Amino acid sequence: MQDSKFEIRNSKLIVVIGMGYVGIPCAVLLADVPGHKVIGVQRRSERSGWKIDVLNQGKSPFEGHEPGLAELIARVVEKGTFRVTEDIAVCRDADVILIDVQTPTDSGRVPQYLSLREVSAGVGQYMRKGTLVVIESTVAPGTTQNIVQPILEETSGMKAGKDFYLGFSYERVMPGKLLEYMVDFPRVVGGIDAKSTELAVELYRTIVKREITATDVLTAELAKTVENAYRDVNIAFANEIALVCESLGVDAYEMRELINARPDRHMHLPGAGVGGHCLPKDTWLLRFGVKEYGTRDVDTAMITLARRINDAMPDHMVRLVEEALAEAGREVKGSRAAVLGIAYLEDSDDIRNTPAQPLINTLRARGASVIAHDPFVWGYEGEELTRDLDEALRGADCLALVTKHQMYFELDLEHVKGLIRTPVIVDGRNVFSAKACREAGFVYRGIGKGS
Ligand code: SAJ
Repeated sequence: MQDSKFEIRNSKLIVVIGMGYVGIPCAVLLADVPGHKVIGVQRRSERSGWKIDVLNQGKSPFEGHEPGLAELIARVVEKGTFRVTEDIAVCRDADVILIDVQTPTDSGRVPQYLSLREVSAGVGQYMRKGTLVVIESTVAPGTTQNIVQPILEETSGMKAGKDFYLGFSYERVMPGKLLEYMVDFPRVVGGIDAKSTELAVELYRTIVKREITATDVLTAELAKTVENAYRDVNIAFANEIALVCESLGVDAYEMRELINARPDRHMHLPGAGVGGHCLPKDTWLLRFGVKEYGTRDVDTAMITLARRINDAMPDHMVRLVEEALAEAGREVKGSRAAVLGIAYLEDSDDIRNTPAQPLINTLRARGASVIAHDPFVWGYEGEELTRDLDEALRGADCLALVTKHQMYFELDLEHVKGLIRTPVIVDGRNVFSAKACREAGFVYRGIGKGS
């Protein structure tokens, strides 16, 4: 379907495939660059198809705070330099194609590349000679050259490096700071050869203000998964130390401040769990890449153990709920829990891999009824979810906080006391003062909050 809206002849056409947390900010930043025309490609899936129309109306599909993004989307749609379609055939006119589709792992920790494979085949079917293709999705190291490149070559009949260019460059997005992190963070760019790398660096130079480091495609892929595995291990360390602090009666957050007073230390924060689209899967992508493409197996014991520690934190929240209810003379069974915060990250609407889910599942399995509250999240299938905090707290036997949305810091304890049936607070993110809660008559437990 030839697009009449863009005069392709005299402008650089960039196609961005996958209108998610990475694809949308990247597409609209590029669309705001003079000389760029950008077409977002999004399949009309159940979960995300609605974004096509929302974006083409110049609106942001994100609920959480995303400074500058809504205005930028409106501006580039108004300018006519950005639009979204479900028709991947627009790749036929593209100078650059960015692939930003989800790369989840399954319950066996194996990457699910169905979308990546389908999109790569679609790109190969339409792309023309001289196109630059960049994978931005996080993949197991070795994927670009061992999975994507063969599909592109087979479906296009062309040769990578000779007829088209291919590279990998990872984003460092953070919900709530999507634009800021994309523009103000350094960028790693890896091509399959010097020309691919050069063209990709030239592209990112138009939107990234910080340094852009050129490397090879495998190093770039590995750097992405290692960067997040590194963060996951640091969080796991903080979580293990939080359990130590609870056992010894020390406040882990106070102790962390003492340690981080050293400028060369950065102890992470313990909490109710590790969610998101990155950390819960990137370690498994790293491990898969080593097993699949490594010359010898490596026992990635530490990063695997870190995943186990972080994934056990929702169970620890259940333990704290049970302890606190017992102190208040109640059991989990037959109690009503108000879970505050469903998004995996504060002041975001992103619920992917949220630690709230295992917490809710276990409480329910133990016979509690659960109502969830989140100021940013709309649909949450299968769960009783409200945006009315009073409704969530009214008649509850326990307030269990999972996500430190800003509004929770402003909660008035007396107001909560007047609504809740049993005055119990379990704090998964050090939002409340243990002292203030106890003085207000609450039973208080918190991750890392030894008393
Ligand atoms: N968390 C902790 N303790 C911490 C930090 C985070 O429990 O000290 C939890 C958060 O509550 C959240 C999860 O871990 O549930 C992930 O938090 P995150 O801050 O890592 O957020 P992500 O996963 O959206 O973003 C990370 C980012 N890594 C950072 O260093 C901030 C981002 O740079 C990456 O680009 C992103 O993964 C990604 O896209 O890979």
